[in-house]
Amino acid sequence: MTITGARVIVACPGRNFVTLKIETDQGIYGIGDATLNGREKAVVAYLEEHVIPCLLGRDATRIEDAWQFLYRGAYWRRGPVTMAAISAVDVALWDIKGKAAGLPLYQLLGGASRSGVLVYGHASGASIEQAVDAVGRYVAMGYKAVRVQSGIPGVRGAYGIDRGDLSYEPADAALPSETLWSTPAYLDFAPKLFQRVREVHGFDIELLHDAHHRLTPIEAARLGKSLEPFRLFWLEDPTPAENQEAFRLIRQHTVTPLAVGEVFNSIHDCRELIQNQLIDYIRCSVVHAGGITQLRQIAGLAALFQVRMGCHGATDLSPACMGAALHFDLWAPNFGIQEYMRHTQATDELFPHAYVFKDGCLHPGDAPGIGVDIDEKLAAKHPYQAKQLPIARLADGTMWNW
Ligand code: KDG
Ligand code: MG
Repeated sequence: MTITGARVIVACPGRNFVTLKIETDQGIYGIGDATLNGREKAVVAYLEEHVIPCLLGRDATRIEDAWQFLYRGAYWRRGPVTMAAISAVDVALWDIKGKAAGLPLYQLLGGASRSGVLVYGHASGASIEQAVDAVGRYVAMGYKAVRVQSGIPGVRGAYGIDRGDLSYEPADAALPSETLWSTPAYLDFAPKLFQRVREVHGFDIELLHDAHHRLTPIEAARLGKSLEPFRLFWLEDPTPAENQEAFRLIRQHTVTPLAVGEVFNSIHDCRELIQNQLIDYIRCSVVHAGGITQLRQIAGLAALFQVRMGCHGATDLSPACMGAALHFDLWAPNFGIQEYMRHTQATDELFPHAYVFKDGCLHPGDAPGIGVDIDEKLAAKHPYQAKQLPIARLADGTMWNW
């Protein structure tokens, strides 16, 4: 089966998505997500200028060889732009292979290890009471696990808070908007938030929290310790993970489980944290970590050290990424949980999909391939809009980690 065409589709149904579509001489096509939030055009250029010309005429069934060709062959390895482009090719080729075989992707990987994929939703509010109410709405929808974020007094634009009834979309302006951060205010506030959530909702629901790379190692240790009575499923990105040794310090002080990986793009980013058992969940996404082909290897490495998978699934990853992730999750023996920040109706319409939510779990469905398509006519009605992620500063103007 020969690749006869490949093109990049950029659409903005409220937020930008970059999708690669690969066509073959047998009339079968596949799609893959290539979205890199706030840096979308860089991946578009990488695909159009450097990758697509190499795909034309290749054998569409040789997924591993295509991956190695694009990774080794570029000479310049890794990095979010390169790896998002490789991921898109990889997933589109897995989609084609599944369609050609008449099988859903999870069957190609080895079949289902479970009946459904446990997901967590995003509850947030401007205040503790609003966040507590939001958790209640997720419980009412059937969720068994919920991430909780709240506005913090004295912090302008705290991370992860919905604006009105819009779902949380941080990339909100052509130039980065500015938020204000205060670690002392946050560290005093976070235990009060989780105490109240447990008082109202009890311990039958799993709770998660994202510190979004904002703490130093010793601050992260303090946070993990102060949240122990509230039994978090995980504390995510407590400190920036470039310095992986830092997690040893956090581990010495707290048994709150740790999750890291949404900004990783290579198995080499994960290796030290996993083999030193410094984390409990590895959160790489299909789109930013080299597609199904590399994510499988990450899962294999993690399984050796009892680290479980918890794929990133924010709404800046398209339904094409979510579909691929769900097949992976249904198979992965060491699956933990999948983030599921619901897409808007406009996005769901643009990407018709087979996955369904029931009883706190998603199932990828049994459509051949990844079970997600793109409506190109609709895509043409949603042209690209420049949008970047916000930045964070301290009160004295110092740049901080957003
Ligand atoms: O593009 C950045 C978002 O994907 C990120 O801020 C979301 O941290 C996030 C999460 O855990 O969903
Ligand atoms: Mg996160």
